[in-house]
Amino acid sequence: MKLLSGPLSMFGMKAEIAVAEKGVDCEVELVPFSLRDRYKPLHPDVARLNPKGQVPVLMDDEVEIFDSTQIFEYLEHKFPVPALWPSGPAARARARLEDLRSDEIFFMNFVALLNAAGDRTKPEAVESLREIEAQYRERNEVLSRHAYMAGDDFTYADIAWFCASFFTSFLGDEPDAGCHHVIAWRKRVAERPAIAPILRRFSDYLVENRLPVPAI
Ligand SMILES: N[C@@H](CCC(=O)N[C@@H](CS)C(=O)NCC(=O)O)C(=O)O
Repeated sequence: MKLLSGPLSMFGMKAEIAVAEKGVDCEVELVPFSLRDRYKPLHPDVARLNPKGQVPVLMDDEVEIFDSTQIFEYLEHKFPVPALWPSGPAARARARLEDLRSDEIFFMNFVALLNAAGDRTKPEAVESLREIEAQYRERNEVLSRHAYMAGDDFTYADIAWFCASFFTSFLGDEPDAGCHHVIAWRKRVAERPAIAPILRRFSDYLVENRLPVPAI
């Protein structure tokens, strides 16, 4: 099995962590990326397999797929143990929704901040900062009742939220001190044996490129 990820890819980080949590034997290749040219020129397998030209891409014999959540689904089906989706239908639906909420709602604020190119006075940046704060407060409430994002077990929902939160922090938007359940959850997740080395690699890349490293 081979996973194409990127040195600074939030969605790639999701897939890398999922593979590591499953304990799967998988080669991880980091596609070329630079802060100036981003993913251009595209890695040939990304160009061949993903019409969106994005990482992550997973190749496993005849299976060639892209999209972090599609990769979660494939891994879960092929390697059911340890389970990373909850088993009951309601809990699983909730966890899947949290994955989507993190990718498509929370993380979009990071993208808006990035597009504002450091100018936090721009209305879209102000709105995104407000939204990040509101979503952290909501997460804090959830985590005051449960150990993890979708209940009492670690799931893909935690992987998604952890990665989005790491990237959002790298732009300097840490959860405020009142969100102590979120802060404790992030620390707990960061210390997981499968996650710590991946986190270190992303942090090293930030250091090498003189970018701020989130204090998790
Ligand atoms: N929905 C996709 C999003 C993938 C994505 O946006 N990947 C980014 C890196 S984090 C990328 O490859 N961007 C290159 C581009 O869009 O040109 C997923 O979950 O994998």
